[in-house]
Amino acid sequence: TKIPQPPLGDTSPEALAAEILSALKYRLGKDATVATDYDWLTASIKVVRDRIVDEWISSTKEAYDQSAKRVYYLSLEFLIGRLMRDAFSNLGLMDAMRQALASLGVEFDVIAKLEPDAALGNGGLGRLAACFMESMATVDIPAHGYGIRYANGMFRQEIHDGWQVELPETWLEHGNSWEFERRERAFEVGFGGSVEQVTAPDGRLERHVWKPTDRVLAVAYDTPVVGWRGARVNTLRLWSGMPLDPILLDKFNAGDHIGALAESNKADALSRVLYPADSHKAGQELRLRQEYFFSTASLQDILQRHISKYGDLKSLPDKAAIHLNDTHPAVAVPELMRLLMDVHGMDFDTSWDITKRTFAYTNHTLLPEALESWPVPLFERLLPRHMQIVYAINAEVLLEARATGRFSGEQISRISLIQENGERRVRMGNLAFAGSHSVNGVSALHTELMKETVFADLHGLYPKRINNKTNGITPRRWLIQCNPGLTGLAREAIGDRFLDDIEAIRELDGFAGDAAFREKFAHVKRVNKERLSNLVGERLGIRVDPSALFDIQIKRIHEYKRQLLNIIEAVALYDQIRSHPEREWTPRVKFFGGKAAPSYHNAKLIIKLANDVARVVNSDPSVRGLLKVVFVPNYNVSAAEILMPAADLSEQISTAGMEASGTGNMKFALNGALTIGTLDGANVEIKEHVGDDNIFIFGLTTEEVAQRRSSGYQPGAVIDGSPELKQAVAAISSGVFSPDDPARYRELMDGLYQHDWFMVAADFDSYAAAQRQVDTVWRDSPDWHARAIRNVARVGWFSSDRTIRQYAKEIWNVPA
Ligand code: DL6
Repeated sequence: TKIPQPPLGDTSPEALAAEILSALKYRLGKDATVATDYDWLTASIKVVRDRIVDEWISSTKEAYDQSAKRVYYLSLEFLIGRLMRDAFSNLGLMDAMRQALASLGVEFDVIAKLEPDAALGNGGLGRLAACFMESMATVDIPAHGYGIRYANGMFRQEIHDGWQVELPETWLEHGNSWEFERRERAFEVGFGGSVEQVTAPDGRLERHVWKPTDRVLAVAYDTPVVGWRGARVNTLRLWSGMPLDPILLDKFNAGDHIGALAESNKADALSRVLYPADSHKAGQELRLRQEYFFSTASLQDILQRHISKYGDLKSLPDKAAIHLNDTHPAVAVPELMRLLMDVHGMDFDTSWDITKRTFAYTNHTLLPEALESWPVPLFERLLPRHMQIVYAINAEVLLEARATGRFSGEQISRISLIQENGERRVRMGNLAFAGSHSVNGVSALHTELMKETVFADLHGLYPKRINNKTNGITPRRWLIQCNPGLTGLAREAIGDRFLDDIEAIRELDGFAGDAAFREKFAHVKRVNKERLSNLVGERLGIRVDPSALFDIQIKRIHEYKRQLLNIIEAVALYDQIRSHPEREWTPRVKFFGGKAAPSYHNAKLIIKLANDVARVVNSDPSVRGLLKVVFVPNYNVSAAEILMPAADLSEQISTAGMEASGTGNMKFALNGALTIGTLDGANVEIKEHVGDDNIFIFGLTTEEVAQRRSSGYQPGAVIDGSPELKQAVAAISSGVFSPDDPARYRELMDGLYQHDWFMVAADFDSYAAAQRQVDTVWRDSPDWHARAIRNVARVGWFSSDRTIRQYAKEIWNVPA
């Protein structure tokens, strides 16, 4: 592993303190006596950013001078969270900055909390993109992330009377000290209009010209992304919509003051909000506009950079790897074709060859409702030229399929980029697949399922295209920064090698049998749990005992993730504790956190149920504090940084076959939590790494789920056959937890009886039994901690550095 040097310059606390004061004065126009905490935050960021800029410029220049191949990561989401700790710690400036601020009478932790959490993503997919950006800088790959600079990112969740309420997130309220606005880096983006054919004098078709009716500008905002030890600094370029004319003066002068701003409003809308949907339908026109907006701006930028260096576009695939993070940027496929053919005058075959060699695509979900497709009339109205190109690509692909003689009519219709049955729609997954040389899944199981299900026929046609790249997480944020206690303990025990190569944390394995080390490990966990307990006490007024088992499920709320299974088990446990006070119960706190898509009725109801159950259980004296339920509002990256290190038990309990990978499962394990989970997504590989004794696996496998469904699953009979489940479901259904509205959960519970698509009933007994096994192991504290230490030691492989190196070698063909 290359171990780069920290940036040059005077990094003594004294020098940094002087720089902070100077930034305060000359950048913010303030002196220390009147500076607010925000001013100190801004000044501190500027001081560190200046040092980053030096490295940034030299990284960019080096890539240019060496004609290095670049990676372009197109993602509609980057869930970056706060950047300050990341940057300070990656540059090795954390301690010096703390001391510098302290010498000025400012507490680092106080100002750090003021930094807004950049929530430009929904969940796993967006957070993965953020981890990848940091890892690409760390493993020294010249890379650019491209996305949208949403003025309002993911909504802020408040819980009012147990219900989720969505409020706009205003992360740019105080400006953004990290970014650079690049007004000069702006590209025109068109929508609508018509396509004209230009013919040569001999009547031959020369080219197509798209004449859009709506036109806006995409303006670049750049954020530097620093790798570990300042290895290199890459760019996250986010586009913001701007009107071509800020105000239509003729309309204004004619008294139409609203019409005069119409263009401005349309442009603004493109980068105003992130669609708050995760694996849930979000099919509005504005979404397609956003997808095209950032795809074309990014491509125009990439092509301009390429041409200015290499003169023409023939070498594009050798010098640029463009990655499609899910299908959201899939419209980039016909857009690159359009730019190559209509703007740069290439023929279809050459353009298609370049396109396929340049793009690669990652699939992140198999859920049918999350697979993007757009109605043909909408696509054609917004992007008429692209529609023609999609048809041309489709003809190419279908002819190829037919020529093999291996596919039936039904298979050919599934390979088609256009869905023909019912409403005609453009299938974005098929488009991304056809236009890429590599299509990857995000865990071994998910990749196999891709081959067997959604992409079975395309896989038959292009059998070498699908490959697996199991997800990973950056150990900088998800261990070194969020868990300094555990990091310090590991350094003491095994030295510093794991800081640069996280897989070296494996050496901790030998310490699982060391009683003194286990005690220190338990102490670190205890301190992390106390921090969480204090927070929950202060913010929610709920007292939790840090010596109880902290059982945590934090992720988007979705029926397939089965928070409902966890809540029903909590109700069953509540019942058991009251019915059998004589038994030895393990004190447990069940934490929940996550946002529901605003239009997802059942998910919102599940949040309300968690809160209703919490209210009843937490105030029932007969429980004697043995069970507490806490719903943590507004779960986001910053909250995760507190929750992950405090967990004893990580809930990864999705219906098998439905969670593509999961990355929370990796973060928890690296922070010493044991997983209770199904054989789904990356849980399967986590089990292989940590060993069967250090994980609690339960429930149906993917094959068993499919088999139960196809053989006429009768959830009612299952519920009736499980006394604990039956009682819990009956209690919820009859209003025990909702006396103000006894029928509130009837439909939700009836759904379990009638269809139970997510197999909550089928897995309940096995889940409850696994939980009781958890209780037993927990009571043997040395054994529990030994298992927790083995988890930390054995999950170094789930680092996004490893994942990115695999992408670099096997997909992008760049050195890393
Ligand atoms: O690959 C990142 C992440 C996976 O870990 C999760 O399992 C998966 O649910 C998530 N997928 C999405 C789907 N959104 N869309 N489309 O966020 O990706």
